[in-house]
Amino acid sequence: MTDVIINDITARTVLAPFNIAPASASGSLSHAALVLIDVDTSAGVTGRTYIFAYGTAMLKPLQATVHCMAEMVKGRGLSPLSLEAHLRASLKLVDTPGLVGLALSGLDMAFWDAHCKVLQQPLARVLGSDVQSIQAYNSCGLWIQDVDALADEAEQLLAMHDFNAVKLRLGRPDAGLDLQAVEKVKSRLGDTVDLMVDFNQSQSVNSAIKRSRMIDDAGLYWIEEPVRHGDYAGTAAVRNAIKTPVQTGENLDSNFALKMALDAAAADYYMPDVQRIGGVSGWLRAAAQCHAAEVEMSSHLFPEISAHLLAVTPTCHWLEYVDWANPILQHPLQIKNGRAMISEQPGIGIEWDESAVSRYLV
Ligand code: SMN
Ligand code: MG
Repeated sequence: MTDVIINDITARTVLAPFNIAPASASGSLSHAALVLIDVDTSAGVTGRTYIFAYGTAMLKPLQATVHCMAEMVKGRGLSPLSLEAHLRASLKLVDTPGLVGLALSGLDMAFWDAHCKVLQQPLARVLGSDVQSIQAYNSCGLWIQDVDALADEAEQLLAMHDFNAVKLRLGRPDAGLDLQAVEKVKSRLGDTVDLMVDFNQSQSVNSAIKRSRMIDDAGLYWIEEPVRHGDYAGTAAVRNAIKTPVQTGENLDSNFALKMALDAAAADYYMPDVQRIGGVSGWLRAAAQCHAAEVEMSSHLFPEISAHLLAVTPTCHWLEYVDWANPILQHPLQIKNGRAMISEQPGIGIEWDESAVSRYLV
């Protein structure tokens, strides 16, 4: 095979509608603010992925960051690990957290997608796995809202694709309302459904310990991001003060950050986010780190690509399911009996629904 060359890279921005708009203790979102990346190659295949700007304010700067970085790789060969090494070396002085890291991870994902499309195989198979299904929880709802509406919504979320696990957001100013939220959802769902909760970094260490103890006997599956994400000692202090397992990781922005969290024994479980941890390349290293540390590893958002990646994660735990990109995808991720079904499409399986994209383009 002759070397495949990167011809061009485009990044478009969309504001897609949410089914249920996220409202966490650390902020609310009105639209899914996505940057759609297309990597055109000399082999005639196009590598695709989306990245997520969280709020709308950083959508355009993220697009611009992708475009600037694209200039650094145009004309180069399509070898994802070599491209990643080149970008990291070139960006060493400016450093790679924040938007730079999101853009770099997005390009990495799109390079891997193109690489798999050249090989005409799904990403999971290229990485050496069977094309299989991954256990998933529904994370599309149960935001900070009226506690009386939660139990009905939880039932609807479970019924959506026969899920058997859901995540509930906590961190209301009134701890008593959080307690009611847990009690109302837990009593409606019973003990056969797994219930995760997420404080979204909203608590001080002291308050996280106090509030986690209030819900420590509720049979929760995990308590997520109780305190500021980079406070590994603080997260460990919460972990050591309670019985419920502590989950963290969506804000880890490098394999070195994950190493620090693991060294601090910050949490029981880790859930890196593919667009923060360094794309496919960073994820594979994170999976090796969690394997060596013997801790369970789940995903954060990006369910389409995360399903492939969890299939090659030795301590694979849970896929976080959100439907946020569905409005612009030709083939949304299929969930059956609460499990994410990896598709046989080459690459990640992401193709744009162009008429929807043109509707939501900004
Ligand atoms: C979350 C993710 C994205 C936006 C708001 C909240 C949350 C999660 O932390 O884990 O899904
Ligand atoms: Mg979270």
